[in-house]
Amino acid sequence: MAENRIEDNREGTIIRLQGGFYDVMTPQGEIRSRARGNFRKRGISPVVGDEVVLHIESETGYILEVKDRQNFLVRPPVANIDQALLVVSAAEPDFSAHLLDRFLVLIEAKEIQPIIILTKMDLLQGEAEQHVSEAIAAYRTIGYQVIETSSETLTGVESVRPLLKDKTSVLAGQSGVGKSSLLNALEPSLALETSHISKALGRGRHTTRHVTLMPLGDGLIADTPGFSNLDFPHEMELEELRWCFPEFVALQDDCKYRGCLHLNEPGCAVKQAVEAHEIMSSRYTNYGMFVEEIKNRTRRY
Ligand SMILES: Nc1nc2c(ncn2[C@@H]2O[C@H](COP(=O)(O)OP(=O)(O)OP(=O)(O)O)[C@@H](O)[C@H]2O)c(=O)[nH]1
Ligand SMILES: [Mg+2]
Ligand SMILES: [Zn+2]
Repeated sequence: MAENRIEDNREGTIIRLQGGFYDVMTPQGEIRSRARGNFRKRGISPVVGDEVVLHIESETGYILEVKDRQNFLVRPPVANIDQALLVVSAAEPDFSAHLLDRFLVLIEAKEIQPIIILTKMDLLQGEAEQHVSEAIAAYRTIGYQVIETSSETLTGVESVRPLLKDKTSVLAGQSGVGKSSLLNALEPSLALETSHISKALGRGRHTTRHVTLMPLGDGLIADTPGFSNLDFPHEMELEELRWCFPEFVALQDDCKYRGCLHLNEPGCAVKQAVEAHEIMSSRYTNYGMFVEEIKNRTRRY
């Protein structure tokens, strides 16, 4: 009897939430599962990426246990991520250093490895071309890996595949930047739904509606719905923000004051570097905007 029970318990990874079910990938295949009744009471809400223990009864799994998470993103809701592929388009929608910095802060705060993926390079033309290539160079100088791709011409797409090996990755980015298109370009059999962004903002704008974890390039990757309204950096303390800009961190020991927030303090090495054009002015401006947002949010409570 006891032996039977051991055979019926399996470990796996939640890859999809659908109609109240959790699809769990196990070494023996996918199992449609339900959460055990008392999870909600215990304040546990299983998400994609969670490692779980299942009890299997007539082909339905029952999640008995959610293992401790290595990390967890609230938006998109996904757990146990090794790296985030931050997807920003070179055009349509226009390249936005502001959005990119928001994503970077969010990911840096969780101590998840970010990789920047530029999409729609085929659409880049005119003045935007120089602006985007300067930005790419500047982010590389900070130390970020930046990959330039086009799912249309397939340029650069193959350089994404080796990055996925043995890792769990999440794609994150604004709606319509081409996250699902990139996955389709890497693996046409995925046949993920993609579509033009509608001009009307608001509801019904997201083509991908659920987080789904898929095997790709000898790893797992989560496609996610795009962000449309941006309310992060949420839950972040002001003190924490300055650690999310690696090029500021590299200089902060040279600031006159320990714990310098690089705002109005005298003898600030970060401000000096901005003035000397050694730090991107847009990064510093965005930092200042995030500082204000955090202050305003703190004031509200
Ligand atoms: N020209 C060009 N168009 C692209 C490229 N990548 C994606 N697109 C187009 O951009 C539109 C949006 O692409 P999606 O892949 O649906 O975007 P997404 O990021 O998955 O959007 P959500 O699922 O809503 O978050 C589609 O019309 C794609 O055909 C590209 O590299 N070049
Ligand atoms: Mg999509
Ligand atoms: Zn400073």
